[in-house]
Amino acid sequence: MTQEILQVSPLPPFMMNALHEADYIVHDHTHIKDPGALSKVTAIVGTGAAKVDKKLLMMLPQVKLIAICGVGYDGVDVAAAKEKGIVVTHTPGVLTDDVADLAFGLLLSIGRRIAQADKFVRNGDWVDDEFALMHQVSGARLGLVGMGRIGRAIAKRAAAFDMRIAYCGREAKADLPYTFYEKVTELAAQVDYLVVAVPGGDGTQNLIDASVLQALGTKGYLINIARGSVVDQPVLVQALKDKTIAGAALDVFWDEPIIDPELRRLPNVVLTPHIASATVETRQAMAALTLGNLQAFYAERALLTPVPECQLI
Ligand code: 8YV
Repeated sequence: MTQEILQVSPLPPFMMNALHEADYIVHDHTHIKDPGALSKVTAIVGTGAAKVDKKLLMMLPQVKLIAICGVGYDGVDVAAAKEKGIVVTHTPGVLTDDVADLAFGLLLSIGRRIAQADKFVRNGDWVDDEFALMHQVSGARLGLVGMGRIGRAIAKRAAAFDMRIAYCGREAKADLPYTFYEKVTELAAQVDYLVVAVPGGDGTQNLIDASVLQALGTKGYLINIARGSVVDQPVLVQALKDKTIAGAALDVFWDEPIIDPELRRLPNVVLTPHIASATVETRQAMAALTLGNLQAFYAERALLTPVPECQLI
């Protein structure tokens, strides 16, 4: 039987092709208003940026699966979905290395001032000026906020740079040799680079607040590859303007892709457009895993990667 699915965010062309080749009828939620058509939809597909709230779910009586093409699913009201017997899947694992690579690239970029140095050369400033000295990254102190799959992959890269690694999270991990702190402020006070690698959502909203930035101090850098919501962005912008922290490298933002003009004007930041998983290889692997979840669902097989909250359903 041909299955009808609702697409709730833009998907890459190779994923759209794969969905069509697998014979799904794909409705775009920006076009679909017809309650008759909505009543035939049995699954929702979207990226990590997708918003799937209770109101939308109420309009889709037959939906039994939300397949997110992304590891983060903070835009999905999982509690409302579970209440309606809907299962949520995501794409953990396949993007871990890419996200860790970008985190480390951002760390090097802000620490060794690569983006600023590039501008310095392009502007012709090198002709009559010297680029200011910076501080070593090798051997510096790294603090990871979150030690899940992505945190571990970042730590592995940092270890190869002889960085001294510490972290905080829900609990200390017995298999890791790194220093554990219970409080983010305690961790921030001990490190040169603070990297945010926790899931978004209500539990981590504004976790990086004024007290954390104050603890990080004038020599500390913040790197965020998680979700914009984890950092109190106006407070961060003020800290960067006042130079109460040394700088920030950010791949995620409040209200992205609209970026606060003040942030865009600051010299002590590196900004990238939410590209941590954006390689051909990884996006194809994410699309394949999402499709695998859809196919498993319709074939009534075990789902490949349900989100933790749905693993007991
Ligand atoms: C993209 C992400 O936003 O996986 C996530 O949580 O943030 C990213 O990989 C997106 O989901 C790509 O489809």
